[in-house]
Formats: sequence, structure tokens, C-alpha cells
Amino acid sequence: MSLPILGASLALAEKTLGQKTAPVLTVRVKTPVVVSTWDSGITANNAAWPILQRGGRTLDSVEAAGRASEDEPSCCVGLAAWPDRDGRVTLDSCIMDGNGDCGAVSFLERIKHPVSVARKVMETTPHVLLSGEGAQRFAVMNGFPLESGQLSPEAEKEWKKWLEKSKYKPELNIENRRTISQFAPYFFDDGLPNHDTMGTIAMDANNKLAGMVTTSGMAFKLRGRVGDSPIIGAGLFVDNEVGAATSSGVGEEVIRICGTHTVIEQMRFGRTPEEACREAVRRVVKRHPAKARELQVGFVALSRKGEIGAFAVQKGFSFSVTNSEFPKGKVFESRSHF
Ligand code: SD4
Repeated sequence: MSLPILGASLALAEKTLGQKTAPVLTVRVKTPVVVSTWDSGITANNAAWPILQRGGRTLDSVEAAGRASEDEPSCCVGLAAWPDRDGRVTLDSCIMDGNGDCGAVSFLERIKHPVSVARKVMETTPHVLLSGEGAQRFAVMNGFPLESGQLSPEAEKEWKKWLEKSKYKPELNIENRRTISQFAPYFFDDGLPNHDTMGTIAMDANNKLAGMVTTSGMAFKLRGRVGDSPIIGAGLFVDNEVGAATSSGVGEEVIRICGTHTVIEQMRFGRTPEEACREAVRRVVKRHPAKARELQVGFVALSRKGEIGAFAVQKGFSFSVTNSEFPKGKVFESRSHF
């Protein structure tokens, strides 16, 4: 398959935030480059790009992306996000360097920057994943402030509304939804934009890769539920020999197929990022084709050659790209199975 080269031709089609080009095949871009899930990935990229641009470390750039997302009010990332069924916000995050170093936290409460705690786990412990109370204690011991645990007013309102029916049903593409919906409004009442689970993958000019994911997981989940986002090989996988991949959507489906590890291993043996993401989606769908019609899972991948591709179960999965060609970021929509 010949690859369309991003640059002069696609620069003509550059659009503002929220307007996407037609669904893309694999595209090749100039490096350094940062790629994040969904339209709101532009904000994460904006935090990562200055670090990459001045020749900084890829790992620092993805951590900055995660922190920027965690600072914003949203349905799906950080302490202002929607809680579990018991009304408590529990956060999942991981970070991975292209040399295989990685760290993660899951079921973490009352800590504002889980991505930075994940990095601390990676850099200062012999472990990969800390969870729950132990993760919180580790964070506090390392100087992360313990926040109040108070729900944001929006989250409180949505949780109380949800309690009236207490029905758990993840919605498709809630992350990009433009109308008010219970699981995720696109704008809050005060006009601030919402955003979603953030997966960011990046590469510097020397082909050094890194990635991170940060999320509050699925809204109104069972207490203790952990999704794909903090699981290395599910929500994120990075290998300097091959590339980086991240996922979004119903985490259980991603865990079942070791999603991002599958994507990277397909790329290792010659598939383009889009072909590799497509194969991972095929495995999600084949398990239960009828159920797959009701759920969304999307993968996006970046190869060490600077190719980007994505694929999703349903239409509506998007990703944001920022590099010297698109310094303000550009949103692309992936192709999909259905
Ligand atoms: C999870 N994969 O907890 C996350 C949710 C997500 O966009 O990606 N939402 O299963």
C-alpha cells in the first residue's frame, strides 16, 4: 500500500479543532511528533509539543500531556471526572519508555496527577503497577498532595442522576459527543469543554518513543474495576525497535486481546500501523460480533518510521497529531470495522 505523505498536500486540508479530514489510511509525518486519542488530544499535544520541539525527552513530553489532561475538568480524566457507582473517583494511569521501562497506578483516589505517580513507580521502585490504598500511600510518601475526595459539582449532579436508574451501559464515542449526554457532555453548564481518557504516544527526532495513558475509567463502574488504561500491553505499549500504540474505549475488550501489544507485534512483522490496529479490532469483533456492534474500541499507533495509523470498531474514533507541519495540531478520524 502506498502511504500518503502528510505535508504540503494535507496541509492544504488543515482544519480547525473538531473538524476532521476524511478517514485516513496510514500517513507518514515529520518527527518529532506527538499523537493523542480523540479531538481533545489537541490539548494534551499542546503541552507535549514545546518539549519535543526544543529537543527535550520524549518521556517528559508525554508526562506533560497527561498532566495537562488531568488539570482540565472532564468526564473521564482527573479528579473532577465522573465517579464509580459508590460516588468515588478512582484513577488509572501508566507511562512507558521505548526502552521497556514502565510504571502504572490503578484504583488511585484523591491524587491529582496519577501519570506522575506512575512515572515515580517506574523510576524509583522495582515494580510496574501499584494499586488502590498502596498506590495512594506511595504517592503521599513521595510528596503528592492528598486532595479532598469531593466530587466536582458536575460529577455529583451526573452521579445522582445516574443513581435514579443505576444502569451501567457504556456509550459509544462519548469522548467526542457534542450534545449533552449523561455519560459525558461535550460542554459543561459553564461552557468549559469536556474531554476524555487520554492516550498519548510520541517520538523525538532520534526515533526515541514514549507513551502514557490517564483516565478515570468507565463512568459509574463497579467499585474496584480497573480497565485497560494502566495495563502495559493493553492500553499502552511502546518499543523503540518498532513503535508505540495506545487504545481507547471499553477496556475489558482491549485487555482480552492484549490490544496494544498485539498492535506492536503486528507492526514488528511488517504491518503498517493501520493494518496492525485493524487486526487488533478484528480480534475484538470476532469474539462476539453482535456485542461488538454496541461497543467502541479504537487503537492508534505510531511507527519508528514516523507512520501513523488507527482503526476502530465503530465510526467516530479520532486522534490528534502535532508536529512541525501541524504545530497547532490536527484531528484525523480513523476508519472502522462497522
Ligand atoms: C477504560 N479504556 O477504563 C478506558 C475508558 C476509555 O475513553 O478509554 N474511555 O476502559
